[in-house]
Amino acid sequence: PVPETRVLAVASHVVSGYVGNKIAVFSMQTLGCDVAALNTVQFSNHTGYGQWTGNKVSAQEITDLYRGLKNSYLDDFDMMLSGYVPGAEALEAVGKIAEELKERAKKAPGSFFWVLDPVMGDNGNLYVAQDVVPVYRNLVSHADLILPNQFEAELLSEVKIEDMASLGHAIQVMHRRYGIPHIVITSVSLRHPDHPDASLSVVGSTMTSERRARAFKIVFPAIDCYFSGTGDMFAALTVVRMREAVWNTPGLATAESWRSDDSIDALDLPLAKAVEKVLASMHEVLTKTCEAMDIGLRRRLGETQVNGGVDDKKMRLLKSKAAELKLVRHVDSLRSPKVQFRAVKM
Ligand code: PLP
Ligand code: PXL
Repeated sequence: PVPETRVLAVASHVVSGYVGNKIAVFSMQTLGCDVAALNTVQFSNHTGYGQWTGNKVSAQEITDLYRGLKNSYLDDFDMMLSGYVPGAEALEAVGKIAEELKERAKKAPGSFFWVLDPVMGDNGNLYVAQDVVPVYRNLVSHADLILPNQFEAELLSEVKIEDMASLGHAIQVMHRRYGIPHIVITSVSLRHPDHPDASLSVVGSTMTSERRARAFKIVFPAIDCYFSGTGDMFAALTVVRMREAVWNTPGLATAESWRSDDSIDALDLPLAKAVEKVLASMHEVLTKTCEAMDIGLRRRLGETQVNGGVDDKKMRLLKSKAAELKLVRHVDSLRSPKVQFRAVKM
């Protein structure tokens, strides 16, 4: 089990549904972490519905909340997870919190670990303001682990990712440029001779002391359903599994002490062990969500037929609701997934 872990989770809050901190808090608590949630927005529902109400939290409010924690000696975090932060100023405020926690941890190397999900966009679309991108470029060098998707990895590395070779190059560039110790590129969809068509891969790397990449890849079957919040779930589970993996590796008591252990093979990295576990949980929850989706949607459509049918807009809203991750009914999959995935060499 995970050792005592106190996590600061900075991401969005939705009143209904599962994205951002609604996923992160539940997942990390289920796995035994003490989680403090600092919400960057409070929306009625996620933006995939096409309509929502609520507000973004300002940079000043974020700073104030953290000051409140400090004043009450509640800032003793072992880890921090940061996700969706919609504006550059708010992101800078989040960065200051992380830098302060890192700075204090310098007295005890490895005592604080920042997992940064550089949420900027997907599939070529930016869904944060343009001026958020340079802020992330500045922050990445302070993080311990980043979780960009393929598009975000391109933005950070400025390398166009077209095949496994350019992907490897992008990873190497990020280790070199930012000194970022751990990288996981989530959901890589590249054609490759030994990948079946309907598969995705996750590629991870922990750098050596000379900032050389040590990359592994985990291929998993794509599930033919639309989801939201998968990135957030991946990030939250990675926080816990990374803590666990580091703790369970003999001789590696802290996150920092082993990262320069150049003798560790890519496939034996704590990061590889962590991601294998994360993907197992993801696969089970997504499979179960996809199975329940049609049933949920049909039931709602049945009800609405009685009340006068559905137009396109209502259909989109009903589909979005049916696609919410079925997290709380599947805690067994979070805690002890049965399926297994294995990392292979890149
Ligand atoms: N779509 C929108 C509109 C978002 O705000 C976010 C933010 O978290 C995402 C998708 C998901 O990002 P990812 O899953 O790549 O972390
Ligand atoms: O990562 C998913 C997510 C997080 N936060 C908010 C969102 C979404 C996806 O749509 O709208 C506010």
